[in-house]
Amino acid sequence: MSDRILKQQLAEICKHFRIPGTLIWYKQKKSGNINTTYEVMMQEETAQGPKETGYIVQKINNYVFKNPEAMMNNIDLVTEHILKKKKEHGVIGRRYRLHFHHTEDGKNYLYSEESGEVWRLMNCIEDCVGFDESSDPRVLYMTGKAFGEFQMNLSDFDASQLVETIPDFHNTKLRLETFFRDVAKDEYGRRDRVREEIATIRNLSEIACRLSDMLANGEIPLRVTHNDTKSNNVLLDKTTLEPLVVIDLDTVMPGLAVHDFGDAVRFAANTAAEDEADLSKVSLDLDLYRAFAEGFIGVTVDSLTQTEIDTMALGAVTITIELAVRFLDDYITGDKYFKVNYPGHNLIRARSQLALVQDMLRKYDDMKRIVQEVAQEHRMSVVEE
Ligand code: GN1
Ligand code: MG
Repeated sequence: MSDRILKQQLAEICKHFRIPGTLIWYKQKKSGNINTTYEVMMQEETAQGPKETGYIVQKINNYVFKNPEAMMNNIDLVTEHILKKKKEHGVIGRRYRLHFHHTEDGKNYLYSEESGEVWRLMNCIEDCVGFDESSDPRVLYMTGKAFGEFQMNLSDFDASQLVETIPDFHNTKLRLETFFRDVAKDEYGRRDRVREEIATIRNLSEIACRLSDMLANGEIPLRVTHNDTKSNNVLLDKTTLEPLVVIDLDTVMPGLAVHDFGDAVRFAANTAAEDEADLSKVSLDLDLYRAFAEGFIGVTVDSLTQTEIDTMALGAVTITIELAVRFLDDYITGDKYFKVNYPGHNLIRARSQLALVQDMLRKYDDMKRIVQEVAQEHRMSVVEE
């Protein structure tokens, strides 16, 4: 699509959401493997002169999210609940609030019958920053704190109100079954190129399924969780790094706290990008891991069960294997799910995740010890107060 047509389309969308002014520029955001995100700048004339306001406009991927209406209803309920909680805690102000605008017919999304596209529009948070990567432990600490607070804010949310936007999203056992079925089908003739990776995944299957089994046996509780805890899904204050809002609420569903912990460290405590092709750069940084644990467990410790504390590190291993499986499955089945920037991108991602999990397994005892230490420290600080 040409620049001009896209700009026109975005301006139309803003009009449907009743945003005043004229669209003066837009930029596509690079992060996100599923939806397509733009930042747009609107300008309106006021008595004091021209005023510029930024918004985020997103095209929802409805191949991935089959029921965008239910998803947007989840988001409405969750954002309202969090807003109420924040108010109770005296956290007030536009910068702490994720707000989706409504169309002329009162919906928080726009569906075009003509194109089949689904769009939504939200406010921009001023003076914020979201990190795709960082080697600063403070960033990891604040990110952990944000996701921990997010979980605490939703601890009394009635999960039965939520529709599962992607059923069995973090059912690792089922992900593996699907993967091996797709490998057996080999519809795109790619299996022979990835024999080694398939064998590695087979060897990791036992450990990958442990949490699924524990959940099935009732050994670990279901909570309302975020389920996509990448560091760029937290907006921090540009200067103080204090958490402002958690974004990307598409997969807020009943889930495991240890998955939220694990997915975050998988992404943010990795010394390389998720899709790093040079595997020698991929490793788990234990200092960053500890910093995230300090933030996350510091806030949630009193609500976590001992089993959850004991399986935090397993959560990281599990989610990293799960991501490898999902990326490789998408490669085998023709790259339909994740956006790819070049042929073989999903394979590179899968290899990178497998390298990361090998490093986690080398450091597994340290990962478990760190979590116990942090939990102990925070429990003690509560007792002492
Ligand atoms: C997808 O699009 P993004 O980056 O928010 C995916 C997550 C993966 C992630 C890996 C709905 O999230 O589960 O962990 O890519 N989201 C969905 O980068 O599948
Ligand atoms: Mg996401």
